[in-house]
Amino acid sequence: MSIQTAYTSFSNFPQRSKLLEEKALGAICFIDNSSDSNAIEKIEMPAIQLHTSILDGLYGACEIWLSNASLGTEKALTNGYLGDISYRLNDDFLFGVITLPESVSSEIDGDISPLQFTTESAYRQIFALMDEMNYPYIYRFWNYMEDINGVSHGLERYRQFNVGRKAAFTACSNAVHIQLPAACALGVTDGPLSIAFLLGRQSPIAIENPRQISAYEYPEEYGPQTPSFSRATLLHSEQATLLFISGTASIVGHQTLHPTDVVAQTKETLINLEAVIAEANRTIGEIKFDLMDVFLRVYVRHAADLSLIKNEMQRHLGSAMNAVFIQADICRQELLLEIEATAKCITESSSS
Ligand code: 3EB
Repeated sequence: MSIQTAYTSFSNFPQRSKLLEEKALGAICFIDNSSDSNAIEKIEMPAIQLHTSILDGLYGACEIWLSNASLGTEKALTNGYLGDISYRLNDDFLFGVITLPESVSSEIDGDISPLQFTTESAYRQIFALMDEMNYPYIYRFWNYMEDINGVSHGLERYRQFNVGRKAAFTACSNAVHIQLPAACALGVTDGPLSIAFLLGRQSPIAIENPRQISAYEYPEEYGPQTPSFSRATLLHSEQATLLFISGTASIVGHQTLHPTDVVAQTKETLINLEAVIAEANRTIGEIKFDLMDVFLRVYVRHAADLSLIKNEMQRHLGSAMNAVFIQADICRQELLLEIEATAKCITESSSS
């Protein structure tokens, strides 16, 4: 499988620009006031830039998807645009980004919110690209928006997003082989609706967490339309095995547990991650993945909770744990953190 992830900071971009230009399919970059965002724009690859605070693990603030064709078969990557999407591809994978300011067409009747409208149009564009480019499988979505817990049009904005996303999935499921992919959905300080995605040509396996009700089956108390994602997607072939783990939080069944206890939420979230990984290993029939080997991205609602979360994680994973901690709002008001990851990945440290 010709892909791998790397984690790096902005400060490494200039030294690595040649590697990135040749091999990077795209990037998901968290930036704060001290980051030099020009460094990303100089490199020709699709990237989303997310405005937030990086609380710890700065060396991992940029997730880069590298094309990793086996020696001798190396081909130049192809860049392209379709509508508002920017993408880059190799034979097996297409990484794309779409960033849309929230707006609603004046031709639309009724009281549809700009976020719902914009989400549906972004997803419709992505599904049209899958069809057009013949990358029929979707492995992962990364979704970022501002003020995710804000309320307008009588509905929380995350729930508006779910309505728009679901509408696009429903409308397009004939055109492409859509299985619900792994995903995350977070609130950042400001900026347009920003979505990154990874498509491919090999059919993935959707993984659910036996401790949790599938998100697409959540009861109505969490909004008029359910969230369209699976707990993880597994790509399994002879060459490589990849597990995309969705944003994972302190939810058991469909309920948020330990609403005011950040340490207990951290513990519960780790148990959920273990459960998803165990389910993937069970599906393969072999122990392939281990939480200990994975680079984790931790979204922290309150910056002041950082050390409690980090200490609790180190208690379980050891002090050599690899993680970046990003300030972000989680999609349920009572959730204080969410953790996501891709396994197996290669981690770069700032010293390498
Ligand atoms: C949850 O389990 C927590 O809407 O795409 C996690 C991962 C969550 C993805 C999404 C939401 C999403 O429901 C929230």
